[in-house]
Amino acid sequence: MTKAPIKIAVTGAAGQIAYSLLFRIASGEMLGRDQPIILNLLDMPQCREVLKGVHMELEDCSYPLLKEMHLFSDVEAVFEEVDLAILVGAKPRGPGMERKDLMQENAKHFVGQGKALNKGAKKDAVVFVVGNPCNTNCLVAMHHAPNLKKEHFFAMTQLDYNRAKYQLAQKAGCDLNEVEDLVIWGNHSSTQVPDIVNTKIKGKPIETVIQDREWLETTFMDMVQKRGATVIAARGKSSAASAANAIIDAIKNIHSSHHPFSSGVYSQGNPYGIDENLIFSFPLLSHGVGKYEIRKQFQFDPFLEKKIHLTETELKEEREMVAHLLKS
Ligand code: NAX
Repeated sequence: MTKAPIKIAVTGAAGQIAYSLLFRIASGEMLGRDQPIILNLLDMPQCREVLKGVHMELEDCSYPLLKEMHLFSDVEAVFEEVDLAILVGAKPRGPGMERKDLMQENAKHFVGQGKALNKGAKKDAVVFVVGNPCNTNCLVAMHHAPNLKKEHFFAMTQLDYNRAKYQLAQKAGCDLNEVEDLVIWGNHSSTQVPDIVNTKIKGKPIETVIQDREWLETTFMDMVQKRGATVIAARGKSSAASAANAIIDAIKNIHSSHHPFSSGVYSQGNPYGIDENLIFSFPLLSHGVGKYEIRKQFQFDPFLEKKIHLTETELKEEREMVAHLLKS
């Protein structure tokens, strides 16, 4: 029997991540080769022509699963009856722009997107935020969408996870699937914490396989935390194909069952004593769409505890910067 189409909204649809993402979604790679989809694509009015070009290329792929496509320049209607909203669109930091100004400029748009989601999206829609600062943008959108379930809001740390996993497997000389219980804690920023204590490699504690703790604490952590900047320095543009790939992985994780993964989620009721009103990346175990538990068994040593405190402090500072957007 043919499945009913799933309606997906993607913002920032004329941007570079979307250009790597949309074709993979339309081909069925993300939600399954038997799952028809409808795409609602949003970008700013000044990107209308580019968006039309992307639309034409999607048409030219003749994807059998892509049943409908609609283009939007205005946030009001793009989330109408959507099952899944992937919020990629955000302004990049311009020359001389302070982090605080970028934060406020972008977070402001997530007020509008949150309100539009609240009004139009299905009540059990999943909202996945990529545009930076993704944790705080997600918090703002969630705040303005009280009709939606808080546990259906996610901020992407999957790219950080994928980056960390690859480097650990390389160092240990093992297969990627032999790196287990890896966690990205906290913010998707340079304070994020790839876990160097609880990870298991070939079923053994990480420190028994990679005995160079100095490498783990400095070279490895720095590399993962600063990988985005390193890619920009090399490519002249930010990560796009790997970001799109991480979005596909993350949405699959969110839709899977009994699968461990890391993502920014609402911190209320978390078992690690993290502030209760943040979008914080935790170790999760999925139980189907939007149903997950925060895994409880992880232990912090003093090094990890200090790093996790730093990333939590940064998220609290970000929340403070947008406090005026979280009042009404
Ligand atoms: P691009 O600048 O190529 O594309 C962004 C697109 O979003 C543009 O077409 C722009 O017109 C549009 N846009 C901006 N504000 C919008 C709004 N309010 N509503 C709708 N559309 C809007 O950037 P791209 O490389 O695609 O990156 C997009 C976002 O992803 C950036 O914020 C970037 O920092 C973030 N990233 C997040 C990652 C994560 O792991 N969470 C990793 C990759 C990436 O750095």
